[in-house]
Amino acid sequence: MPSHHRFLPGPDLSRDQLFDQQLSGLQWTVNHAYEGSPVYRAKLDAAGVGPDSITSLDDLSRLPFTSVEDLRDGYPLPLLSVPEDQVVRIHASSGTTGKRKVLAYTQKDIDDWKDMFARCYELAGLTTEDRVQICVGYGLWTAGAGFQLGCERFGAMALPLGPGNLEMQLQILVDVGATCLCSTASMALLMAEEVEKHGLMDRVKLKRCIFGAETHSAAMRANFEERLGLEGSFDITGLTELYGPGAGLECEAHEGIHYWADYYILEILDPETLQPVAEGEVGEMVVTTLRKEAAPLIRYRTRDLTRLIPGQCPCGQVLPRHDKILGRSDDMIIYRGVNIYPGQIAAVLEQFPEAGSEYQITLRRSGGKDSMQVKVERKLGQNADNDENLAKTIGAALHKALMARAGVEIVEPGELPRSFAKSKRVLDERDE
Ligand code: DLL
Repeated sequence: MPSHHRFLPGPDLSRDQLFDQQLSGLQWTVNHAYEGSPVYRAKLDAAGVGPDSITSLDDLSRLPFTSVEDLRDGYPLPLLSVPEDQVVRIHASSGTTGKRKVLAYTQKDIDDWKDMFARCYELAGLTTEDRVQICVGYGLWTAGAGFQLGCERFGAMALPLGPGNLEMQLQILVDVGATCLCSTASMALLMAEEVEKHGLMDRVKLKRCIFGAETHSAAMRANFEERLGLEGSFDITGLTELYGPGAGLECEAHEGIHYWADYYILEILDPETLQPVAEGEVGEMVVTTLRKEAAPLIRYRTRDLTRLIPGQCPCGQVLPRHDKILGRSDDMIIYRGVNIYPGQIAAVLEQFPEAGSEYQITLRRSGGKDSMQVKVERKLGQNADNDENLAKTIGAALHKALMARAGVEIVEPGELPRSFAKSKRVLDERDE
């Protein structure tokens, strides 16, 4: 890794300096939110804390939480903490129920986001010579705008294709010679399959892929890495509430995701007790921004689950790390009294080399009884004669791991729906 960074902090940043930045950022945020937003003022008053209450980072635990309900209540400009004429843009993501999450940005928010995102390209080892095919949605969604802003700030060449339109994707990939693909994990897989299908492997110059927006299994990642002949792929995190994509990125050591602790504080809390989990344990990501103007976040409950990775990263970067996002607490399926995360099912499937990376879970109810069906693609090149046997063994492994029975069906490679954006892995038909 180069010792001189343009966007990432250098090795001379000490932990103490980082904590100092966090404390002054936290003080600024509480003051700014208190002064600028009646909603925050009421929340802070109710919790008995004001702008002068923050004297150390430990005071974070005295602050009230913010959640998706606050975003819905404040629709369409929730948590707004600046006069409206300072808002230069909004973005939105589809909420799971009804109203969208709309978030506002000042020009400084956009500039900060741009700098954070430029770090991502730097950490992934790109140079200004790289050609970056951006295959995520533009528009209200943050993804396209974020990848684009960051790419231009970093100085690489942006190829702003957006998702979909596979014919054009392949044409630009080959003719312009993209070296970095930016997409969801699902879209990366789809591109890999298309490249293979059209026999374009020899003409593709891709070296890296920056992928995110949804959980992925190691098998899925290996699947597109191999097919595209990549040198490396890099998991990128982010959410609309926290600017958008670019909140953190895996480095070349691939031992977790560095997050920008000088832009936000990350707490990992037990979702039930809202107390910190033991170091290295899995809990909910709760974020507090340090510089965000239009819609600052104070202890915002993301519902995402991960753990902190203690210790120094072999890459030398001082910014701390968390593990990949393991899932969202709202993704949890309750099936016959057992709590199941889709990621647990993916983890079981990974033990079977005959199985591909793609799966889909369907839950049904009939006669008052729930049933679960898991469709699993056979791995390309494997013999279909083994399907019945494979289904049985996977069924037994799922039963053991989940303590619940599921029917397993092996389907053809490529049979399950492919997605340009986030894959839908669970079809819950029980309430219909
Ligand atoms: O998905 C922003 C994004 C776009 C990130 C492109 C990375 C790449 P939202 O639509 O607001 O924003 O969804 C945010 O997606 O809370 C996580 O549950 C999930 N998510 C995002 N990145 C990852 C990732 C964008 N790398 C929600 N791994 C978050 C797993 C992810 N889940």
